[in-house]
Order: sequence, then structure tokens, then C-alpha cells
Amino acid sequence: MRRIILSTALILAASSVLYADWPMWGGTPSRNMVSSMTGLPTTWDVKTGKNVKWVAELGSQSYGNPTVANGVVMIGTNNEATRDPKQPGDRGVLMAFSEETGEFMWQATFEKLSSGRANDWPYQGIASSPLVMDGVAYFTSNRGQIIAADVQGFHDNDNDGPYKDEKLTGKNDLDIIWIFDMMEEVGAFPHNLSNCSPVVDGDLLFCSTSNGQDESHVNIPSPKAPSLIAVNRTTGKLVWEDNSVGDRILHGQWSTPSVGDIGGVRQVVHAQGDGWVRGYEAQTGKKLWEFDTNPKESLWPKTRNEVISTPVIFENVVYISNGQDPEHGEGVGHAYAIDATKRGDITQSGMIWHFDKIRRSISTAAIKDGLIYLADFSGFLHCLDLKTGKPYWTHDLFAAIWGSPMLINDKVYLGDEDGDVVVVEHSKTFKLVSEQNMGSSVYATAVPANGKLFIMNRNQLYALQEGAQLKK
Ligand SMILES: [Ca+2]
Ligand SMILES: [Ca+2]
Repeated sequence: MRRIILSTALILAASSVLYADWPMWGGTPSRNMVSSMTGLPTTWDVKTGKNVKWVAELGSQSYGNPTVANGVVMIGTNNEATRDPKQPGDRGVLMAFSEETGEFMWQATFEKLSSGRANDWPYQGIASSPLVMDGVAYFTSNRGQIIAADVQGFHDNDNDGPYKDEKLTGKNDLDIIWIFDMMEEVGAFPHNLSNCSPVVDGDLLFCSTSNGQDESHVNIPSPKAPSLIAVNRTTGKLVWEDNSVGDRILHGQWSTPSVGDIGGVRQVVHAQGDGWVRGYEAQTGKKLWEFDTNPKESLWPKTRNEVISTPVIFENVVYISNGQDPEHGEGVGHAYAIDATKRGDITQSGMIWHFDKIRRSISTAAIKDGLIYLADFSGFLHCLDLKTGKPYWTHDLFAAIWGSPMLINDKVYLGDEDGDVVVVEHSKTFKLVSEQNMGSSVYATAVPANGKLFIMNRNQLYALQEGAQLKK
């Protein structure tokens, strides 16, 4: 495997850049949906091919978000594009493409769990975005496993280990380094689908177990299983686990953890199945604080929410919105700025602001220049003052929003269920730059990498580049 130092990409990302990878969900461990990349297209046309560099065919439903690193684009989807007849039927699939050409490189396929929709919803595929570090891609399979795999697969003519028991070792197959099975090792019972996009601090990799209810939506089969685990990223062995939630899981656990320095302490921050957000000392797992994102009088499932969006860490403050599974439809939501230097139950003491004009949200925040962008499942994009939470403007996209606003240089990109992607000015005053349709629902977040913009719809991945023209 090729060893590439991640810190290079992070240093580049700090200033205005043309070239930087997007090596994880959110680009960096703090998960702030921003990039200083310049020169990306603000208009394109998938029908005429204007500013389209390449397009790759995915399965029929794609909920993983692209990761771009080491010249490879990885993306989670299902197996309806069956690329290998030896791996037929409904499976979770991670596909890897050449970043430059869009050429298919390799895929990981995982058969569905025999327990069915309770743990592994039919046709939903892999919903994790890989984290790439030192040439290794870490992601969660639909079978509740954390997988460490070689980004170059078998293209390097080397079966990387310790895991060497791959049944398929062709050029298009997955080269596994280790597997941590969260269902076997820590007894997790993922509700509907495991989806965590891992994050790393030092030697530790953090992942949500997606532990939740069974199909009765009452019973929690594994109340003693952790919500959050830390494993050694080299060996794949468990280092610490936390189960602050216990039997209070409202539904599932689909939020993904973030890492950052808060008040001089390296913290991993995770939103959990009881609707609380918790901060831990990253290396030890010691719980430092917890914050309830629901008003005390709220009632599940009408007004009380779980948290599906990812916490964003920015200058000692954690920003989070709550919401529910899209299947539950629209409803009231809440967004908060939380002072994560406080300790204990900080629901009162740590609340900097509370924005209750947001609806249920599964989107993650973008923060820059004293502004915060939030989106909700009812189709609204909100621009607020970062310090006070006071709204500057709200824009109605007229369709459900699953993805997150992505702020690239001075433009905000956001897609919706109708397949429209809007581009708006990064400004206290609303100004629409453009709107283009991608041909089918856009559930993912636009991803900037190395002068290109990656946008996926349900079944296709587009690489957009200024001046490119896709031949039709
Ligand atoms: Ca290899
Ligand atoms: Ca291997």
C-alpha cells in the first residue's frame, strides 16, 4: 500500500487551495462542511455535459458520501449495478473509481445480514463515507463491521494484512487489512443499517455502533452494548467503549463522531440515541459533558427527536441539529451552539444559543466568517449569525434536504430530493447564483477535491470541473 501523509492535505486545506483531498466525511475531524478550494464550477449541465469531467454509474440507491484520497474516489451504494456476476443479489457495495478518469478500480461487496430489515435494510447498501489515512480506507459495512482496506486494493499486486483470507483477490476486489465486527465483538444490534463514517485521533479510530431498537420499535435487544467505541487503527482491537445511553435509545443511532481540541482538551464528540450529545476525552474515553438536544416537555416521536446529523466542532463550540429518520417525515427541530469546555450535564450551563425555527434536520453545519449554514428536512436552508444564532435569511428549496450545505470558498452548494443543486453566495444577504438538476434525487453532500466537485445523485457520481466537456 502507498503511505501518504494525511497532514499534507490538512495543511493545504487551511489556506486558499486548488489541490487537496477530501479524505473523510466533512473533510477534517471537526466535520465543518467548508473548503477554501477555488476555481470550482458554479454552473454545470449534466444534459449537455458542460463542466462535467466524467460520470460513473452506481447502484440504484446511494447514501454513502464520496471520499477522495490518493487519486481514488470511494462511494457507498447498493449492488443493483452488479459489476461482478460472481457477486450477485442484494449487497452493500463500496465502489472505488480513479479520480482522474472515473474508471472503475475495485469494489467491496457484502451480502445482506440474514436478520433482514431489522439490522440491514434491503437495497440500502453502504451508507458510510470512508476515512482515508496512510493509504488505508476505514468504513462501516452494512453487516455492522468496521473494515480497514487498502485504498489501492490489489492494484499494488500485494495482499495487505493481517487479514489475508479474501475469497476474491482479483484486480477489482477488496483488499482487507482488518475487520472489527461490532455485532460480534461488542454485541451491537444496529437498527435498520450501520452507517458510521469513522474518525481518527492518533492511534484511535472512533465509530458509532448504530445500536438500537428491534423492529417492534419498543424493544432494545442489546441495552448493554456501547454507542461509541474506540479501536486501535493499526490492529483493529477495541481500546474503549461507552454506553451512556443504556436502554434509553429512542430508535436507532446514526450520527457519526467528530474530533477536535476544545478548551485545550482533545475530545471526541458524539450525538447518541437518547437525543443527547456527549463529549469524551479522546484517548481515554472519559466522559466530560453531556447535553440534551430536546426540550424536557417534548415527547417521542411527535416532538422529541433523535440526532442523525454530525456534530461540528469550531473554536471550542459544538454545533448540532436534531431530527428524525426521513421515513418519519417532517416535524419540529432544534439547533444549538454548545460550550463544550463545560463539564457534567451542561444542557443549561453550556447552551450558547438555541435556534427553534429549524425543522427536523439530518444535515450537518457549515461555518465560516461568523456565519453558520444549517439545512432541514422540510427543505429550508438557514443562514444564522454564528455567535448569537439570530437568522439572517432562510431559503426554501421546495424539496426534502438529506445532505449538508457545503461552503466552498465563497459559495454554498446544497442538493435536494428533487435532484436540484442550488449554489448561493456566502453572505449575510441571500443571493442565488445558480440551480441545476442532476436527473434524480441528491441525498449526498457536494464534495470538493483537487479542483473538482463531486456530486452524486441516487445512481450516478458526477465529477465536475470548470472548462470540462463530457462527450455525449
Ligand atoms: Ca494491496
Ligand atoms: Ca488483505
